[in-house]
Amino acid sequence: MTSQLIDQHEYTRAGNLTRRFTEVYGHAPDGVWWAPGRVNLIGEHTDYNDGFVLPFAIDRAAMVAVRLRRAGEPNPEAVELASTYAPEGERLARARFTVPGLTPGADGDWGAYPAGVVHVLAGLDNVKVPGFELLLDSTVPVGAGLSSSHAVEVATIVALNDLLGLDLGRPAMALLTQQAENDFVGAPTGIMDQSASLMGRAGGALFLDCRTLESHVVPLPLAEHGFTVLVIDTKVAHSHADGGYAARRASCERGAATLGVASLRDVPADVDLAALDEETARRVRHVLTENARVLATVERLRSGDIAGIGELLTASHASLRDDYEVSCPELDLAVEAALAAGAVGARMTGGGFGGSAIALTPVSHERQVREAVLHGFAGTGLQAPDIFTVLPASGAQQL
Ligand code: GAF
Repeated sequence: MTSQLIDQHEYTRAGNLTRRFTEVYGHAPDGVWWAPGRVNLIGEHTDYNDGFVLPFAIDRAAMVAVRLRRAGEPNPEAVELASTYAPEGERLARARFTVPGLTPGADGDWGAYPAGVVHVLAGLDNVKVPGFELLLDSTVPVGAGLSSSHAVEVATIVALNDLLGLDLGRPAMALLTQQAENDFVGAPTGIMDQSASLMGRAGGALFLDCRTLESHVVPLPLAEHGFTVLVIDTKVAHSHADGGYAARRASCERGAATLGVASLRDVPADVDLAALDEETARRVRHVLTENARVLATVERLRSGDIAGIGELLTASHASLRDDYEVSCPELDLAVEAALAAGAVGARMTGGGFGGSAIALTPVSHERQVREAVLHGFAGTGLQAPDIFTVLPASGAQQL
């Protein structure tokens, strides 16, 4: 992972954040850390079933400037947080807590993400987390299904890992941020998003086996093959702390238990699903077929067939819409309009129930696809989506 793969613009942003930190706290930060959001190319709702995923880190990221409190300074255990994710009209959102006695749910709102990370680190043997000051900025849109919250958690953990000299490996940091998200924030999410943010590489997608946490970078030379990935943010907000995500997880666990396996990863592809009720059978079928689609996507990418993955992405969307039932009319419309206008594949990305779709689009058709999607939304009286391109970016690092 080399820092020169980070866009120059991000260094300018880091310089601005350092200056702002100094204005807010009266002294310079110890450093600035950067952690990207992600899109998932394919492999949806497979991570918590020990399955396969293929996300990539994107060129939109959370950034934190952090300074540890020094011995002898007042309030040595106080953590001060400030964020440019401010409610409208306010210059900065602020939050404050002390490290000892930090309990899940105590902070609420955006401050829960850094607080959750502090909570899990402070729970490790031989780790003492001192108080610190943190200023957060992010270009990952909130609620768009692009992993804005995980980016904040990852930026916080890489900063504290470096500043405290913890030497935690990337998979360990992925597990710890997952624990923060599950136990502190209260969202029962899997391991994919943190892994993409921590282990992504510029120009590639991350093939991750969520059982072993082994990963490989699969080249994704979009521009060389005349393609771009468009994100269509439907602006339909979603939350993984809501019931739909947990209900899908519970269905999968029920399915695995009925089939007599520890997780759906262990179900053979030719299994007879007749023992399951109709709904659980569809949920299980999604997971089994999605794992197969991830493997097929990796194979096609390895043979240089970018256009060939399009049909797999579109099949993934159909499965998420019909079998897993986590899409919504806005996501379906985005996918259909993009395909009709020349995208070679399109699908919802992330947990669903809102958020974003991605469209693998020949550069020659980018304008048509954008216009067709906007036209489709306008025609049904829906709020216009945000449409932008993303590039496979580097994983989290100090700038
Ligand atoms: C969300 C979760 F955070 C991930 O762990 C994953 O389960 C995804 O939804 C669905 O694939 O992004």
